[in-house]
Amino acid sequence: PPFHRLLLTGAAGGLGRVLRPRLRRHCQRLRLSDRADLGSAADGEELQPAALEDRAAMRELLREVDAVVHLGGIAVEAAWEPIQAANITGVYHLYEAARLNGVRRIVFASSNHVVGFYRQHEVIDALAPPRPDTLYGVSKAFGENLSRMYFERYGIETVCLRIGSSTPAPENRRMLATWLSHDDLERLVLAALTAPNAGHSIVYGLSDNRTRWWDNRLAAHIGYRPQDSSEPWRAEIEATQPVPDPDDPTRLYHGGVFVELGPYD
Ligand code: 15L
Repeated sequence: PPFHRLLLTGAAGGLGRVLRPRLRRHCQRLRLSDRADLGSAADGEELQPAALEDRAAMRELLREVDAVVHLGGIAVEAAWEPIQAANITGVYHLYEAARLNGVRRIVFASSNHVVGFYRQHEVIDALAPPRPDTLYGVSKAFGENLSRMYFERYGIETVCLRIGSSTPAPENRRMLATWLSHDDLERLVLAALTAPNAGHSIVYGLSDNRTRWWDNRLAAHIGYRPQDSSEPWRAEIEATQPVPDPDDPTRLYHGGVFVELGPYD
C-alpha cells in the first residue's frame, strides 16, 4: 500500500462509513476519527475520537499521519454555531495540526453547495466564482480558501472535492446530473491522495453522467476517471417522478432545495 498511516475524519458519517473499509486497503494503518461512535477497530484500524473544535485533540490526531481525508464537519445546512465550530474553527485546527505535524496532503470534502446558486443551464469549471447557497456552502468555500493559503504559505497540498450527491443510486431528477457513485467516490479520493503534483486543486465529484453542470477540465492533473453513470436510472426516474414546476429550485439551481433551506438560528 502507498501509505503508512492515513487519517479519515468524519469516519462515522454517511460517506465515512463508505470509505472506511475501502481506504483500509490502501494503507498499513487507517486512523479513524469522529465525535460520534466509531464501533470497534478492525485489523489495521486505529480509533481516535476527537471534536474538530478541540485544538489540542486535533493536534494529537494528525501525529505521524501521511495524509488526511477530511470528511468531518457539518454536511448540510444548519444553525451558525455548529457550522462555525466544526467547519470554520475545526478546519482551521485541522490545517494548523497539519502544519505542526508536517502532514503534506489533505483531501478536503467540499461540496457542490459552494456553487449552488448557478443555474442548471450553466456549466461551470473550477474557476467559476463561488456562489454558495447556504451558510454550509459558505463554510466549505472557507475551507477551500484556507487550504489554498496553507498551500501558498507552507506547501501543504489539498485537493478540494466539490462532491455532488454520493448515494448508492441516483434518487431524483437533479441527481441524474449530480450523482457520484460510491465506487467513483473511492476512485476520486484515491486519485486525490496519490496524484504526483496536486498543488491546490478543486475537483467536482460526479460520475460520468450524461447530464452534467460541472466540468473537470482544470483537474486533469488529478487523474480522476469516473466509471459509473446515472444514465441506467434515467428512464425509471423520469417515468415515476413528476416534472417539478418551472420555478421549483430543484429544477433551477445546481444546489437544488439547499437554496431555500434555513435560516436555522
Ligand atoms: C451535500 O453537500 C450534502 O452533504 C448531501 O447530504 C447532499 O445533500 C448533497 O450535498 C447534494 O447536493 O445532493
